[in-house]
Amino acid sequence: MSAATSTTCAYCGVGCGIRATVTGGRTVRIEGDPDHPANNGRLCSKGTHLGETVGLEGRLLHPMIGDRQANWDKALDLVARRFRQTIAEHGPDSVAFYVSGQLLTEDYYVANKLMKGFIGSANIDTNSRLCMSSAVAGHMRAFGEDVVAGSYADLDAADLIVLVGSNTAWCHPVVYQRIMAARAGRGTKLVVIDPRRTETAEEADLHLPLRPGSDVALFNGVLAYCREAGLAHAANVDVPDTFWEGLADGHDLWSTAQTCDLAPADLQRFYQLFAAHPRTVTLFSQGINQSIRGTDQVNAILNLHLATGRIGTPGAAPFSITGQPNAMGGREVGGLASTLAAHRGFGAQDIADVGRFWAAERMATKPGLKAVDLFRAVGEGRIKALWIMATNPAVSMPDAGRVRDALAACPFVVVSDVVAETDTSVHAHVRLPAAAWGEKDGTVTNSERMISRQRAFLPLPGEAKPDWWIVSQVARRMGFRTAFTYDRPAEIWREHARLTAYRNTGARMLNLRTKATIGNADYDALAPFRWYDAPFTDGRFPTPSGRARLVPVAQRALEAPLRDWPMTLNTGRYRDQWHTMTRTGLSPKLARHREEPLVEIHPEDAAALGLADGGLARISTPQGASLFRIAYQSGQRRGELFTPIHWADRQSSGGRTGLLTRDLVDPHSGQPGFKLSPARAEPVAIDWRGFLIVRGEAPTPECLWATRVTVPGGALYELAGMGDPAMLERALPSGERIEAIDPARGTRRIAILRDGRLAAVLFVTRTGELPSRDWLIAQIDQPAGLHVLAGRAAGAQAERGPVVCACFDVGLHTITAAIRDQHLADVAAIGRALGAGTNCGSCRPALARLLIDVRKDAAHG
Ligand SMILES: Nc1nc2c(c(=O)[nH]1)N[C@H]1C(S)=C(S)[C@@H](COP(=O)(O)OP(=O)(O)OC[C@H]3O[C@@H](n4cnc5c(=O)[nH]c(N)nc54)[C@H](O)[C@@H]3O)O[C@H]1N2
Ligand SMILES: Nc1nc2c(c(=O)[nH]1)N[C@H]1C(S)=C(S)[C@@H](COP(=O)(O)OP(=O)(O)OC[C@H]3O[C@@H](n4cnc5c(=O)[nH]c(N)nc54)[C@H](O)[C@@H]3O)O[C@H]1N2
Ligand code: SF4
Ligand SMILES: [Mo]
Repeated sequence: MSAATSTTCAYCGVGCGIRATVTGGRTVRIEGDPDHPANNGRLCSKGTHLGETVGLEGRLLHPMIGDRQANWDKALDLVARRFRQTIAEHGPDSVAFYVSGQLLTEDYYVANKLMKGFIGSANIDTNSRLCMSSAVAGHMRAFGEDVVAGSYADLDAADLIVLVGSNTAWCHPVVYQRIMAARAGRGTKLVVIDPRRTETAEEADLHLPLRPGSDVALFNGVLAYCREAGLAHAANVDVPDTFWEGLADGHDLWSTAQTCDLAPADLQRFYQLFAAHPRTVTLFSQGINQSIRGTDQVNAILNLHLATGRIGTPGAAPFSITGQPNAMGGREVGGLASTLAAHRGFGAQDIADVGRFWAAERMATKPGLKAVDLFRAVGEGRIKALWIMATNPAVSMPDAGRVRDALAACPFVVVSDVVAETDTSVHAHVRLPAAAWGEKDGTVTNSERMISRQRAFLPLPGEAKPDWWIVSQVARRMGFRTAFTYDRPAEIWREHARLTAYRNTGARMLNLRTKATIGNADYDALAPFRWYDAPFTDGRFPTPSGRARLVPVAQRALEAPLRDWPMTLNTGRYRDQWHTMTRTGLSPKLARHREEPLVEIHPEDAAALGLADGGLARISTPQGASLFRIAYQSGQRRGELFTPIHWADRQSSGGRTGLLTRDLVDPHSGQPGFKLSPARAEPVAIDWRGFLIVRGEAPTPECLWATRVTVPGGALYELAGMGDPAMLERALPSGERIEAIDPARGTRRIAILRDGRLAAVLFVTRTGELPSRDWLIAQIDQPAGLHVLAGRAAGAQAERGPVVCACFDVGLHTITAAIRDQHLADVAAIGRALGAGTNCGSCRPALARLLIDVRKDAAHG
């Protein structure tokens, strides 16, 4: 066993430190790093189970040209030649890169430099456009620079924390635990503003289930109230003449409550809480950013904090929390088409400075195309060569069906990825194998501007190479020989750090001067540090006047429901999955929290539409349609649906949220309004339901509904369909077959044994019950006989139910039974009885909810 390597989590923008100890060829023990200031040793369920994702299953290990394996020289030459030719024939704007907040800063820097300084176009955009760009635009308008104002320590010091459009308990669980600790320690008040009652909202003192898209009205309402109460002094802030006039009318409590569809008493309570607690942190994420009003929504929050002086002092900040592990690093190097590099824009001086610094051959002179426009240009044939790195736009872009058509029509598509086959890479002419987490080396910046090293602890498998190397190689082969001679990430880091300091006499807060000359050994040993410790404490802002700006923002009209699309679709994340599941999908433990893509709907809406809990629904929008499993959810607002973003063609015949969302964007940031698309829901009839569990891999069964999750040693498919289920048997491996049939219920149970061990089971029924999958999953590859057809162990074994605690594999039914039978009173008692919630803690909000539910049931029963 080797010594532990300190690195940073592969997933979210909390940026937790991890200690990874290699325990075998491709096995590793993962622990939270107690010395990393972002998490002090804590990890959530995703970070805890990173070890299950470092295997080589499904990895892209060699460069591929079409379906043929190629050597690096050939693949790189081809990419360089095609880009060069396209530029020569059609100009620099006929090519584009689409990159990702999952690249390291060094990778990002090189890609940005190649496009903006040498190809001469700014057609490089990143998936951060879909994620953070409204926050970036809001920061620029208010502060003059894209600076996140808050730090995690502010959460410890706050008296009131407002979570807006953020399912923190699921998406930033370690930050959420920090908030819970502050609540336990000093009684911090918590308000959650989200149309859905999420697990995050369950813990709050106040949940405001506002009408989607009405956040500007809400925050303007609070500001009008604070102004009235004499709390809006607006120090160090430029206030446009008409600013307060704009807030004079229509921002009284009643009007605001009506616009936001909230109970006036609840709204008033929020106003009073806000007014009473100067130490307020307002933390926001995609419910704010992913809106066609996103930038205004961000500025409504920033206005409130600036006007009431809740910024630049401990425990008071507007805090944009970032999604991806390096969304922030990408912003720092200029990975967005709308910024140049090192927090500079496209002003003449910036272009001249950066051009000189890079010794650029051909500088971009204007912003490039933003993601949605970029793919539109691909579809219209204006972009003829496209290189996609570390992102899966065929799943994650809005109106993804159109993106797929665009990819299919594009003359030359290159995809750099760690996995061999994604919904995007099936369209690639060239696939380049990238180094994955655990193999790559460089830096990332988390939500609080903290830069940490990611370090390799595994060797590069096959012919995989780091992204910075791949881009540099293509650049050299395009003829840019001297500007891309990097041998190691430390060289790129130093150049990037020097650029942030270049001709920076204080105009830009991002200045890495002190880290620009560190040697290779110091870079390797670099301890986590924040590039700016506590912004705005001196009351100065990086604008020409040195003052921040209030930006007049008015609530834009909310659309009335459409006749054919009477509902609205909201989309987001599950606790234990990451984006398009290329990595979390490999973890059996993470798979069991939500096994299928659900459409959550209020029970009364569902009943009116004839949608049965657990049945299938077709969700359609003007963009497309996809099937989902129906889940009744009383925490949904009436008229609204919620679906997850994770499922791709690779895992499922349905659950394709990306096909449904419309591609309308915010006018300032170009960020799509993913959280609101007009939609409708219809029941889908099925004749039978079933499941298939196989050892290893099997072809996906062909039927209406087939969703795959990884289980130990194999895969579980949930199935449903019409007609004769006999064709499902094609998915079964060969071997000794035993079966049981119950014609009355239309039930058929088949087991396949090989060498006496269970290789597969297929259970299908028309009207009967299906057994719990848990016991059968455990039988895979075990010696088996007829008894497996019973679907459970001889002595009746209690069903565990869906997994709540992924660390100790504890199911819903186990927990509710224990609460009831052992009279467990709180989350700690559940932990003592079952272990649940005592490791990573991600399930604690769910445990708290279960305690309430069981008590309620007991009271009613
Ligand atoms: N488990 C998990 N964690 C993740 C990720 C993941 O894939 N899985 N991805 C990471 C990334 S890249 C990101 S960007 C973050 C995202 O983290 P979050 O932003 O917390 O997650 P989402 O589920 O996208 O959306 C947050 C909430 O916005 C609410 N919302 C929708 N419309 C409105 C509205 O009009 N107003 C308000 N106030 N709220 C609204 C939704 O109901 C939803 O609960 O998570 C990061 N962490
Ligand atoms: N409807 C709807 N759509 C959304 C959202 C939403 O809330 N609703 N959220 C949006 C947001 S905020 C985001 S961030 C996006 C995320 O969407 P994507 O970026 O498309 O999602 P991922 O699955 O993380 O894709 C990352 C890809 O990079 C690969 N990869 C991982 N590490 C590396 C590496 O080091 N190098 C290379 N070359 N490849 C690597 C992975 O295998 C994977 O294929 O989705 C957006 N789409
Ligand atoms: S909160 Fe979880 S996913 Fe996010 S960085 Fe920490 S361990 Fe990783
Ligand atoms: Mo994101």
